[in-house]
Amino acid sequence: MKFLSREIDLSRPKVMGVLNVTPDSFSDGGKFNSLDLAIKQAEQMAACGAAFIDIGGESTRPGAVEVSLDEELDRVCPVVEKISKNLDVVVSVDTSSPELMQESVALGAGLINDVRALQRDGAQSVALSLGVPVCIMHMQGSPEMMQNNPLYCSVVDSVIDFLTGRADQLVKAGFDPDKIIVDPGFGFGKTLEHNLQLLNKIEELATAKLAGNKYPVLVGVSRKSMIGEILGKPINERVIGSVAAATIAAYKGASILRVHDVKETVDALSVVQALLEG
Ligand code: 8Y4
Repeated sequence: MKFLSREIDLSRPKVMGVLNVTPDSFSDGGKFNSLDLAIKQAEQMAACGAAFIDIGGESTRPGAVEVSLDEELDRVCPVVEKISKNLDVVVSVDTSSPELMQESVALGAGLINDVRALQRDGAQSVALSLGVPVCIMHMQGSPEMMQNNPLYCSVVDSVIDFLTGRADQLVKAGFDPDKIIVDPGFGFGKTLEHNLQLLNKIEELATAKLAGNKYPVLVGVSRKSMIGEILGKPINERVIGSVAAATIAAYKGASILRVHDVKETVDALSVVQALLEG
């Protein structure tokens, strides 16, 4: 798939490193909120084999304070610009805001990662005009409310129906089907049980034709509460569990693994790939 100026071969699974530039981001306690530290972390992730770096300035954690557009732009743009210029990675911008999508792609971002699947006013038409690939994700409810008793008849069917509908709308609006990535949205309005059902059916999602087209699947389970619930462990003790889950997702056909622990995940995937191909 072509991401602005870089071609990434998704026939083998690739790793997307998470770079949070929110001061309150759950996972690094806001350690990397200054430009220098963000760039250093990105350099390390690139050196460890990340093909993508996902940069986000809005926390979707339940209870997180909403950031203003100006603040999101201020946090994200300098990081997008510097990483796009200096590192051999595709910069992914984690945003639902059409303004930030536009600005980021102008600064070199090659992928739009929108947890709201381009459903905000103006997002779909801006993404279409920018011409870069997009990742559309399933979420039930809104970030503030989504973990209050999520219910499904079938979570797998709901996710597939939603992603099919969105992909279909995008293609009908003129979007190139070869520029769409889909994501079941682990933890976004889902209990542990729902997440496990989804992970078990990743193969189905990865091989399914949604509205006539096959789309690469992105999976983000890294350090999430589903790992914490299984292990009974806090965020800083979820690395091995996260790597295990990402490895299984890749084995079942996921193309991009969104992770905090790039080196560990790349090593695990390299070994699995060698075993499968040997
Ligand atoms: C611990 C660790 C607790 C992580 C919560 C979290 C996804 C995503 C996020 C995802 C795509 C997060 C931006 C939530 N998750 N984008 N973004 N897919 N495409 N929570 O699964 O990491 S942020």
